[in-house]
Amino acid sequence: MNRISRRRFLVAGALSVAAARLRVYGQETVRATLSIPPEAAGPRMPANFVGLSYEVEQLADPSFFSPQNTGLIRQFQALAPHGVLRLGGNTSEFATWKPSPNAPEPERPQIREVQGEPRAQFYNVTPEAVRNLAAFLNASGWSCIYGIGMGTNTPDRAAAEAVFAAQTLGPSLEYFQIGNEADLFGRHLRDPQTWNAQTYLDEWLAMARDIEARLPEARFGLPDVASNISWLTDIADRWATIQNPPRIVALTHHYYFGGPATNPDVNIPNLLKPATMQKVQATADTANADARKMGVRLRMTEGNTCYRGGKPGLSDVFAASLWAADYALLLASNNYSGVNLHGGTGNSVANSVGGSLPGDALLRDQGETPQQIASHPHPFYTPIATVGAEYVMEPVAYGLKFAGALSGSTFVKGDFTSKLQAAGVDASAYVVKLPEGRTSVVILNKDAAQDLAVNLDFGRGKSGAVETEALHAPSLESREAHIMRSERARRLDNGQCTVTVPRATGLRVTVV
Ligand code: BDP
Repeated sequence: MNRISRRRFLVAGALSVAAARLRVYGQETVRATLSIPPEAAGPRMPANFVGLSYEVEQLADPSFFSPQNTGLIRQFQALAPHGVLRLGGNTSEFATWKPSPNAPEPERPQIREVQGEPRAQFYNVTPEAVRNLAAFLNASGWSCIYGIGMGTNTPDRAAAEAVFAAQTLGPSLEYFQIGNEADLFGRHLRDPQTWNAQTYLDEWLAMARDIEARLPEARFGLPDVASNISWLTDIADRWATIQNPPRIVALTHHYYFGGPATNPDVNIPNLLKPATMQKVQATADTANADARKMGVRLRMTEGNTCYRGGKPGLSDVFAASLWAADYALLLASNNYSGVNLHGGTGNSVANSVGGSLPGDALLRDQGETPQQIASHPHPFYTPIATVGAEYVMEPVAYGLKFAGALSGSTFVKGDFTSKLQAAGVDASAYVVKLPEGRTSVVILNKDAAQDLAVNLDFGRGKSGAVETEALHAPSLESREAHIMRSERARRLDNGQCTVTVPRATGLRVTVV
């Protein structure tokens, strides 16, 4: 028994759980049984659940989101046939809508320069960029959450941009977002003494009203907070007192597991341990209560493994795949309408965090050569990396794709994850009914040391062929990920089958 599995053994022992253990080829296998109820009584995962988040600054180059950028379109489609592109990020606060080339440059407010916060680098968003975006979305089959700046914007400019975006994007526009992570505006964009959820909402309402006055059908998501979930509660509590409130589709928030790259606690064991998802669950519980009060859904509009551009060796490796799959399915099973993982080009994200990525400094300190550093995706967490003129799906995107394959299904309720964890293994499980009525079970074995043998019991009456698909890589630290369907045809035996989910592997079992 190696060190890690001995520690796991002690943890399991402390839980005094009678889990039958086998030693196979010198490694441990934990055994567990999951009974799968026939009814799907949980939330439905929308067909366009999968999402990506990009900086608005990407629009400064109108050829990026354009129909000519076929390599990027191919990667969007490879990730999900239908998804939601969210445009926002810190750079959205420095965008200026420029309706025509001779439109006068607006006056720009003075911004405090704060280390690690974006510098006030203003740029224009033009009709050409929005037209190209519309064509990009049409070509990829994706829609968009369009971010309009709040930090340095005016209600009038916001309304003019919204009208043009709505007319140009048509049905590809899901809704607008005004402002990015306003809960952090006290750092550089507003007076920290007076800035809070209420002053934010006053300002937000003024902008939304101006937009509505010119675009009565406008729909919005808010508040897109970085992490202060209590803002959702403050907004939900005040909402009923607002006369003729603007039309809200979703309460939105962001999530980064941790950061920045130099933080030693941002490591693979912490990313994958059960407590990480337990915290996500606690946030989802609060957010759900708030969303119910307002009669809207939830969306995690921007997030990833590690803020300020990600951490090499964590954000760009297979551990991030398992994290992404688990995170996306946990939120989907908690009635979120989608998850947008943040990324894009190295420059846009570096600008969003003050000009450089802490992950680069970390690699230099670790003695990596410029060539080695350049071989990492930039930013380190990006789901789709830019490599020269090409685009590449990174491990974190494979996890999202693996989870996203369940889009359109309905969750079967059950304590599947706690059953596996009580058996002493760091694993999660989700069960859904697919749109055509088949049942899929996803088991994510995040454990670095233990394999898992799960007996799936669908009930005696159930028969059918069993198909499996694995999310795997040589190890948690590998800079690669694969999704592979198994060739081996098997059938349920007396309504049951036993599947092995090796350490650091995801498995999807579908009964056909
Ligand atoms: C969020 C910002 C985004 C950044 C990201 C990061 O909205 O613009 O790129 O964090 O820190 O706070 O990586």
